[in-house]
Amino acid sequence: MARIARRRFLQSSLAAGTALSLQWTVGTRDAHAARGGQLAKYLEPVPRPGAGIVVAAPSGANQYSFTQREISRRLHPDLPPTPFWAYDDGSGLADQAGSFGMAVVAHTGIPLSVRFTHALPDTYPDWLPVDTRLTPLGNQVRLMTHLHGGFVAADSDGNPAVTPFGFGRGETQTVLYTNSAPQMPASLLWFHDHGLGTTRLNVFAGLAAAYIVRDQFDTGTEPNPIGIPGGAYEIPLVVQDRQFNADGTFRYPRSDIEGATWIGEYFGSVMLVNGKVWPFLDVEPRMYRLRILNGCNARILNLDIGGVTFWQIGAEGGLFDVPVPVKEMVLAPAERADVIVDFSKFAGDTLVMKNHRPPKPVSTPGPSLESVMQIRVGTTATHVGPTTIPATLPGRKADLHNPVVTRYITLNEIDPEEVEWFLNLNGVHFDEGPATEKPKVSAVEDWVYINLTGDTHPMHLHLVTFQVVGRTPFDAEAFEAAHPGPNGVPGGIDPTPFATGPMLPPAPEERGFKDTVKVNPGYFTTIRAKFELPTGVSAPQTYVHHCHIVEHEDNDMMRPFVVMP
Ligand SMILES: [Cu+2]
Repeated sequence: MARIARRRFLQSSLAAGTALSLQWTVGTRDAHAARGGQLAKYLEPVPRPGAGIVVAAPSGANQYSFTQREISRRLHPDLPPTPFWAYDDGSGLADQAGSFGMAVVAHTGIPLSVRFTHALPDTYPDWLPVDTRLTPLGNQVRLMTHLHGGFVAADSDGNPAVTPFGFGRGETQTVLYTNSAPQMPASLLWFHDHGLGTTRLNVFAGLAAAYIVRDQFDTGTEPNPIGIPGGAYEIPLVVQDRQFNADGTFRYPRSDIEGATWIGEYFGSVMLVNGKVWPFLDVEPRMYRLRILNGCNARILNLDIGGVTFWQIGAEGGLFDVPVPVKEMVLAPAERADVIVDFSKFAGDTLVMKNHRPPKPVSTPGPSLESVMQIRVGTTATHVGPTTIPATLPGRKADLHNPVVTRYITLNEIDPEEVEWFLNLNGVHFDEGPATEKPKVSAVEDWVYINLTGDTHPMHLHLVTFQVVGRTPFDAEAFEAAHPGPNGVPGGIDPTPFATGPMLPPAPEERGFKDTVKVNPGYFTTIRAKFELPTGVSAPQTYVHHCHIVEHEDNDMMRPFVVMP
């Protein structure tokens, strides 16, 4: 029987809000009962690389060997220790303070060979509710690590189109990360699990880590040729929302729909920064470089520090050509912002990093969660460091030309709040038929993501970084009425006849290369990429593109694409 596509924004916003907030209300109440909502804020420092975050030690020349295993840490003084899953570099992780605790430092041009060995349980524990309708092997823990932002061969990508079963307990995934220029310049990438149908659970459980690429300019030390803060004045900040059970375990709600376990989006009631609940950050009154990653499952962040200007110097695809002042830092899951913040005028002050509701046309059902962390500004700078924002940077403006193909990709949501509820690209499931997006190697292509749902979806492509070309308002309802399908609008149809205005240019902070883009409702979003392959890797090579709301990715807003000869 044909399913009927319905868009949440066609329902009354009240009805949609009620349906979504129902699970949340249950979660909030439980979380409060578990003291989640009452945990005192700003008691512990933010873990930092070398001080609570383990900087991974290589296992040989340009090689790393990680074991995925369970550890537990106290993420807040008033919580019992929380068991979670971690990448162990062989150190035993004694120096890891929170639930986010690993950073690999790579260098452009130097490939790394990396091994990941599964030493987690065979089957999922109770605190990770598997929906076996979505998994290839029931409730078996199947792992697969993906380097998000990596320019690698398909068999090193950790992608479920190549390895749908992932890796079982005792098995080892071996990959080669090229770190080649210019595709992997100095940047903040991250590696995280990508198990088919369980990415949301495996990432939630803790399988996520930072991957920092350096080059001859972005050395990470101070002074450096760029004239930006470095050393102790460069701080990665990974923001993740969580709920807790009374026993200290992470809480991931089950669906209240009969026959379903999967939920549409996970939203937490407390915020973790670098794996600690509502921590504080001591800074000196001077300039800092903050490298922010939205590591939430589904929450779109809109961060501010009391109106302090963020000078954004880079995003997912590395440094920009010039800094951009940003007042509202809106980051969807997997997006990164590399920013310089000047605390010199705040000596002795206590600031709070807050999270606000994202501005329209970004749309998310996430309930409010305002506090992120406290920033305590000291009275003396031990090193003055840079005092001006550099006028130029050694990075890139995304400026690709002459696309040879334009592809039209629809985002659909089917039967929300019912047991059959799922999301999709192009009206088909992830594994329903062969790939339809098949760019020729080294071709420049425009991909148009047509949002027929009520919410923003952060779309992520493996292999490439891309240029955001723009967003065009359109009549989604009329487009859908003109091109109905059993599971939403099929792909391949140009929505331009349904445009209701001109294409809007990308935001100033979208000037660089990106690997994740906010695809907002009411618009179709055009990106442009060059589909190169690493040296020595021959086409065809298979990758995936998907929504990085990991609940959506798991069910089933993901499709393969193939780079062709
Ligand atoms: Cu999505």
